[in-house]
Amino acid sequence: MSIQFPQTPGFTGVNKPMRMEIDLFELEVEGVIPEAINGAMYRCGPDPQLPPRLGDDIFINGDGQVSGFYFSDGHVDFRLRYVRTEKFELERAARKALFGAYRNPFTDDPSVAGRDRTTANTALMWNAGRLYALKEDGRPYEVNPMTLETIGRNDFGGAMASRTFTAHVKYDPETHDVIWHGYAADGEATNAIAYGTIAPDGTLVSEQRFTAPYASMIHDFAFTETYILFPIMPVTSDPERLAAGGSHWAWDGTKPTYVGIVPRNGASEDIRYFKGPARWSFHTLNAYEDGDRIHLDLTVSERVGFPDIPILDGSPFDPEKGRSLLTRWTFDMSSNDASFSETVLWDHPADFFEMDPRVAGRPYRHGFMAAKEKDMVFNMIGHIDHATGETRAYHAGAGASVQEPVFVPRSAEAPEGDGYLLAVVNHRAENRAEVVILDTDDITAGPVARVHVPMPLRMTFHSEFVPQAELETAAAL
Ligand code: V55
Ligand code: FE
Repeated sequence: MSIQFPQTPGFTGVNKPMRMEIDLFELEVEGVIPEAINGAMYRCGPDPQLPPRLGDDIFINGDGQVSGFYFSDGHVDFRLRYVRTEKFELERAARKALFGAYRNPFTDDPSVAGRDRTTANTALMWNAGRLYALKEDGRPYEVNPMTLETIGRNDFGGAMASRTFTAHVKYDPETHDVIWHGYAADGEATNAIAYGTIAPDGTLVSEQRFTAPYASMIHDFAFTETYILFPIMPVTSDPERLAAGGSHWAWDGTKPTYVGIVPRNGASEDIRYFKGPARWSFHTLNAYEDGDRIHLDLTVSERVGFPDIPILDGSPFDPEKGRSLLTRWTFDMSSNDASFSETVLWDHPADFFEMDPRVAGRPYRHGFMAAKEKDMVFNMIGHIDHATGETRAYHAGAGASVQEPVFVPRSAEAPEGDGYLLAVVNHRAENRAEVVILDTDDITAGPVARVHVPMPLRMTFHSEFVPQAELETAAAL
């Protein structure tokens, strides 16, 4: 019996599965790591444990891994572990893939019917001194923040009705609540949306429901001081397509975009829908209120930006229409008009946003992101200053690719956006990676320090920085 990964683009080149768990002690550091940077920079991403059941697979279906760069007084250690999801453990015991296509249980081995399919491969949540790996089709998996060993799935003590939980939780900087949602809350391809808050002590405080106009991927969302915003865009799911073994998602450009806005302290029945032409957005940067208006900053393209998602009318992927630019949508809550305005903020494709968490959901000045030239991989870190409209970029160099940056303030009292950006830069051709540390004062000046990793790292999705003081409080629990 041969055991081999397919020789397809999803499993070769930069997508070659690495399948390693790693402990690296005392990474090489070039330059001096600023004193402010003490704590853990976590990343979450997919890496298939085993060859796929169906001969090929898409990147976003890989098994979740969590990694951490641990910064302590100028020293850095690195650790990487698989998340021991139910899927991971069942397949490891069988020494083969038992779960089939991304979010399609109809393609699974009958022996795993009804078992947890989630891969915990997208992003992290830090709440009540605990770290969780998240994937939007299931529940969070808790991992030990220091060892990264999996502790288990968090079912909120049975209190949560939603079957799903977003990968993109939001943290309110004043209340320290987590704002969450779950789409497909009643099961795959349903248009039930759940949302609510989790207290700083980890208790589920609220869970409300609404029914979206159609079943779609609500990968990210946004909040302000008094509202929660749900972008509903035509990457749609269909139970019949699933039963036929088809793709979970398809782009249906005949459908409009809706943005559902609910009051945070009200009922889901108070939802107000704004409506616009079909659009796709992967991630939001921030949202805030400006009198009666709400601004939502997010990346926007005319059509889905993901080549793996088929177009319902059979047309091929179009990189031009899939190009995502940082855009501002503005909603006027004082008008009865359901339309909203759209302004492009930067003409470089950008995504994987970061901001100063102290002003999340509030008027803010600085946005940070991964960016790129047309049709390349993300190879720059971008900075937009909304006060001046100025944009700046750090170019990581020829052949390099960058991952989502995290922001660390220069001090607790530092003004908004004043501090450092940390980002993984991959140098595939040189078989290495690094974490660059940029001063937000001028990211074009290049890194103030570099942390070297003696191997390339796979592409991950999202990052989270947890300060040392919070890690210590957690360890004392
Ligand atoms: C995305 C990423 C996912 C996923 C669904 O659009 C959507 C991005 C990393 O996993 O499951
Ligand atoms: Fe995401």
